[in-house]
Amino acid sequence: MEPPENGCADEYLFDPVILKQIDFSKHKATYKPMISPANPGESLLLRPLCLGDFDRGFLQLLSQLTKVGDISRELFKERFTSMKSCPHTYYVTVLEDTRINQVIGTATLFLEQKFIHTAATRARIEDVVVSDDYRGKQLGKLLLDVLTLLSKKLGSYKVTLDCKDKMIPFYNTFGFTKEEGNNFLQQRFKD
Ligand code: 16G
Repeated sequence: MEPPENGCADEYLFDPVILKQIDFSKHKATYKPMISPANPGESLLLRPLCLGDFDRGFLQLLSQLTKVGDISRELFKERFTSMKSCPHTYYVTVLEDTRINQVIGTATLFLEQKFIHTAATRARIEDVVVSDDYRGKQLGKLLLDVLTLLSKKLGSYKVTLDCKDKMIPFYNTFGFTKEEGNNFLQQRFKD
C-alpha cells in the first residue's frame, strides 16, 4: 500500500491505488467544468476513508444523510478495523477539502458475495452525502461515477442503491432505474 498522501497521515480503509486505477477517460466529457478522480476540484482530494477521518468531520457529514448516533473514537476504530478485516468488501470513499482538513463528501461501495450467477458479486452504493456547502460542484456525480466504475471493474453483476423518493430523479440521471417487477422491501427494527 502506498504511503498516505497529504491530509491523511494515518491508515486507509482500502488501497488508494484502486481509485487511481479507475479508467475515467470516457466520463470526463460529461463534466462541465471538467473534474476527475485525480482532480476533483481546487484543494479537494478523493481518497479512501482514513481512521483519522473521525477528527475530520466524517460522522458529522453522515448526519446530513440520517441519524448517526453517539459514536465514540473507540467505536469508530472498532468498526473501521472490522470493515478493513473484510478485504474486497467495503470501499468507503471520501472527498476531503485539504485546506480545512474536513471530509466534505462520501459514498460507500459494498460488495456482497453470492452463490447465484456463478458465485457472483452484487454491488451496493450506500451513504452518499455531499456537504451542503459543496453542492453544485458535480461532486455527487463524481462519487457515483467512480463507485459505479469500480463496481464494474471489480466484476459485480449489478450495482444497486436505495434512496428517498425525492432523490429518484437524481439517481435516474446516472442510469439507476427501477426494474419492472422487482421491488425493494424492508422491515425496520430501529429508527
Ligand atoms: C439513503 C441512502 C442509504 C442510507 C439510507 C439511510 C444512498 C444512495 N442511499 O437511502 O445508503 O443507508 O439513506 O436512511 O445514499 P435510513 O437511516 O432511513 O435507513
